[in-house]
Amino acid sequence: MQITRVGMFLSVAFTLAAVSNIRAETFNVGGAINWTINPNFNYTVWAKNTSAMVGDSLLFTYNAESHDVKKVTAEQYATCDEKNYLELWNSGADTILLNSSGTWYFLCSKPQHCSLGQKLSIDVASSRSKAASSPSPSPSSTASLLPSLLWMITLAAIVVSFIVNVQVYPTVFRRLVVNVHVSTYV
Ligand SMILES: [Cu+2]
Repeated sequence: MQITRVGMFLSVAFTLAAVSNIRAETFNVGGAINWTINPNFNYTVWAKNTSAMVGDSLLFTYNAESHDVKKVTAEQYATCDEKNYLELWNSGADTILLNSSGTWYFLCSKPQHCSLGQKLSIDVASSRSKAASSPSPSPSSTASLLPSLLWMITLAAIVVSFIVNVQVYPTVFRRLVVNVHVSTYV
Protein backbone atom coordinates (compact mmCIF):
# COMPACT_ATOMS: atom_id res chain seq x y z
CA MET A 1 0.00 0.00 0.00
CA GLN A 2 2.66 2.49 1.06
CA ILE A 3 4.95 1.30 -1.70
CA THR A 4 2.19 2.36 -4.11
CA ARG A 5 2.20 5.83 -2.59
CA VAL A 6 5.96 6.08 -3.00
CA GLY A 7 5.45 5.11 -6.62
CA MET A 8 2.77 7.76 -6.93
CA PHE A 9 5.16 10.38 -5.54
CA LEU A 10 7.78 9.39 -8.08
CA SER A 11 5.37 9.36 -10.99
CA VAL A 12 4.04 12.78 -9.99
CA ALA A 13 7.63 14.05 -9.87
CA PHE A 14 8.34 12.60 -13.31
CA THR A 15 5.12 14.03 -14.71
CA LEU A 16 5.93 17.49 -13.32
CA ALA A 17 9.40 17.22 -14.79
CA ALA A 18 7.99 16.20 -18.16
CA VAL A 19 5.46 19.03 -18.12
CA SER A 20 8.18 21.55 -17.22
CA ASN A 21 10.15 20.35 -20.26
CA ILE A 22 7.35 21.27 -22.63
CA ARG A 23 5.98 24.20 -20.66
CA ALA A 24 4.80 27.09 -22.77
CA GLU A 25 6.24 30.54 -22.44
CA THR A 26 4.54 33.91 -22.35
CA PHE A 27 6.41 36.79 -23.95
CA ASN A 28 5.60 40.31 -22.79
CA VAL A 29 5.53 42.18 -26.09
CA GLY A 30 8.16 44.92 -26.18
CA GLY A 31 9.71 43.86 -22.86
CA ALA A 32 9.96 46.87 -20.52
CA ILE A 33 8.61 49.17 -23.25
CA ASN A 34 5.36 47.18 -23.42
CA TRP A 35 2.92 47.92 -26.28
CA THR A 36 3.10 51.62 -27.14
CA ILE A 37 4.27 54.15 -29.71
CA ASN A 38 8.02 54.45 -29.64
CA PRO A 39 9.57 55.38 -33.00
CA ASN A 40 12.94 54.18 -31.67
CA PHE A 41 11.66 50.71 -30.87
CA ASN A 42 11.16 48.03 -33.50
CA TYR A 43 8.78 45.32 -32.29
CA THR A 44 9.75 42.96 -35.07
CA VAL A 45 13.42 43.17 -34.04
CA TRP A 46 12.30 42.48 -30.48
CA ALA A 47 10.37 39.45 -31.77
CA LYS A 48 13.49 38.03 -33.46
CA ASN A 49 15.10 37.75 -30.03
CA THR A 50 12.29 35.63 -28.70
CA SER A 51 11.95 32.05 -29.87
CA ALA A 52 8.21 31.71 -30.00
CA MET A 53 6.70 28.35 -30.78
CA VAL A 54 3.21 26.95 -31.05
CA GLY A 55 1.69 26.87 -27.56
CA ASP A 56 3.49 30.00 -26.36
CA SER A 57 1.59 33.20 -25.73
CA LEU A 58 2.09 36.90 -26.32
CA LEU A 59 1.11 39.32 -23.58
CA PHE A 60 0.24 42.80 -24.82
CA THR A 61 0.37 45.30 -21.96
CA TYR A 62 -0.86 48.85 -22.63
CA ASN A 63 -3.19 51.66 -21.64
CA ALA A 64 -6.54 50.51 -23.04
CA GLU A 65 -7.68 54.10 -23.60
CA SER A 66 -4.75 54.83 -25.89
CA HIS A 67 -4.08 51.56 -27.71
CA ASP A 68 -5.49 48.25 -28.84
CA VAL A 69 -4.28 45.09 -30.58
CA LYS A 70 -5.45 43.85 -33.94
CA LYS A 71 -4.33 40.64 -35.56
CA VAL A 72 -4.04 41.35 -39.28
CA THR A 73 -2.92 39.78 -42.54
CA ALA A 74 0.53 40.35 -44.04
CA GLU A 75 -0.98 42.85 -46.51
CA GLN A 76 -2.85 44.76 -43.80
CA TYR A 77 0.35 44.81 -41.76
CA ALA A 78 2.43 46.13 -44.67
CA THR A 79 0.02 48.95 -45.44
CA CYS A 80 -1.01 49.69 -41.82
CA ASP A 81 -4.60 48.96 -42.74
CA GLU A 82 -6.11 49.92 -39.39
CA LYS A 83 -9.75 49.36 -40.37
CA ASN A 84 -9.66 45.72 -41.45
CA TYR A 85 -8.49 42.97 -39.17
CA LEU A 86 -8.81 39.33 -38.28
CA GLU A 87 -9.21 39.73 -34.53
CA LEU A 88 -9.32 42.56 -31.98
CA TRP A 89 -8.23 42.79 -28.34
CA ASN A 90 -8.59 45.90 -26.18
CA SER A 91 -8.43 44.99 -22.49
CA GLY A 92 -5.01 46.54 -21.88
CA ALA A 93 -3.58 43.18 -20.80
CA ASP A 94 -4.26 40.67 -23.55
CA THR A 95 -2.75 37.21 -23.58
CA ILE A 96 -2.84 35.79 -27.07
CA LEU A 97 -2.18 32.09 -27.56
CA LEU A 98 0.00 31.37 -30.58
CA ASN A 99 -1.83 28.25 -31.72
CA SER A 100 -0.37 27.87 -35.20
CA SER A 101 3.06 28.13 -36.77
CA GLY A 102 4.01 30.77 -39.31
CA THR A 103 4.22 34.54 -39.13
CA TRP A 104 1.66 36.39 -37.03
CA TYR A 105 0.98 40.10 -37.66
CA PHE A 106 -0.34 42.63 -35.15
CA LEU A 107 -0.86 46.38 -35.12
CA CYS A 108 -2.47 49.07 -33.01
CA SER A 109 -5.49 50.51 -34.81
CA LYS A 110 -5.43 53.99 -33.23
CA PRO A 111 -4.81 56.61 -35.93
CA GLN A 112 -1.19 56.74 -37.09
CA HIS A 113 0.05 54.42 -34.34
CA CYS A 114 0.95 51.65 -36.78
CA SER A 115 2.76 53.97 -39.16
CA LEU A 116 4.68 55.35 -36.17
CA GLY A 117 5.96 51.85 -35.47
CA GLN A 118 3.37 50.18 -33.23
CA LYS A 119 3.27 46.98 -35.28
CA LEU A 120 4.66 43.53 -34.74
CA SER A 121 5.41 40.58 -36.97
CA ILE A 122 6.56 37.46 -35.18
CA ASP A 123 7.63 34.07 -36.50
CA VAL A 124 6.09 31.16 -34.61
CA ALA A 125 7.98 27.89 -34.97
CA SER A 126 6.31 24.50 -34.83
CA SER A 127 8.85 23.27 -32.27
CA ARG A 128 11.38 24.72 -29.84
CA SER A 129 14.35 23.23 -31.71
CA LYS A 130 13.33 25.00 -34.91
CA ALA A 131 12.91 28.25 -32.99
CA ALA A 132 16.35 27.85 -31.41
CA SER A 133 18.05 27.02 -34.71
CA SER A 134 16.60 30.03 -36.52
CA PRO A 135 19.18 32.79 -37.12
CA SER A 136 19.49 35.03 -34.10
CA PRO A 137 21.70 38.09 -33.58
CA SER A 138 22.56 36.92 -30.07
CA PRO A 139 23.83 33.31 -30.09
CA SER A 140 24.16 33.21 -26.31
CA SER A 141 20.43 33.77 -25.76
CA THR A 142 18.61 32.15 -22.87
CA ALA A 143 16.95 29.77 -25.33
CA SER A 144 20.15 27.71 -25.56
CA LEU A 145 20.41 27.55 -21.77
CA LEU A 146 16.81 26.46 -21.36
CA PRO A 147 17.17 22.70 -22.01
CA SER A 148 19.94 22.26 -19.41
CA LEU A 149 18.00 24.38 -16.94
CA LEU A 150 14.96 22.15 -17.42
CA TRP A 151 17.06 19.06 -16.82
CA MET A 152 18.26 20.60 -13.57
CA ILE A 153 14.62 21.25 -12.58
CA THR A 154 13.82 17.64 -13.47
CA LEU A 155 16.66 16.33 -11.31
CA ALA A 156 15.69 18.67 -8.47
CA ALA A 157 12.09 17.42 -8.62
CA ILE A 158 13.27 13.82 -8.37
CA VAL A 159 15.64 14.58 -5.51
CA VAL A 160 12.96 16.53 -3.61
CA SER A 161 10.45 13.73 -4.11
CA PHE A 162 13.06 11.27 -2.83
CA ILE A 163 13.74 13.36 0.28
CA VAL A 164 10.01 13.74 0.92
CA ASN A 165 9.59 9.97 0.63
CA VAL A 166 12.41 9.33 3.07
CA GLN A 167 10.90 11.70 5.62
CA VAL A 168 7.27 10.69 5.19
CA TYR A 169 7.76 6.97 4.83
CA PRO A 170 11.07 6.12 6.59
CA THR A 171 10.20 2.45 7.07
CA VAL A 172 9.07 2.03 3.50
CA PHE A 173 12.25 3.73 2.34
CA ARG A 174 14.37 1.41 4.47
CA ARG A 175 12.53 -1.55 2.98
CA LEU A 176 13.09 -0.13 -0.50
CA VAL A 177 16.81 0.26 0.12
CA VAL A 178 17.00 -3.30 1.42
CA ASN A 179 15.10 -4.53 -1.65
CA VAL A 180 17.36 -2.62 -4.01
CA HIS A 181 20.40 -3.84 -2.08
CA VAL A 182 19.23 -7.42 -2.22
CA SER A 183 18.27 -7.28 -5.90
CA THR A 184 21.64 -5.74 -6.76
CA TYR A 185 23.52 -8.65 -5.25
CA VAL A 186 21.22 -11.47 -6.26
CU1 LIG B 1 -1.54 52.51 -30.15
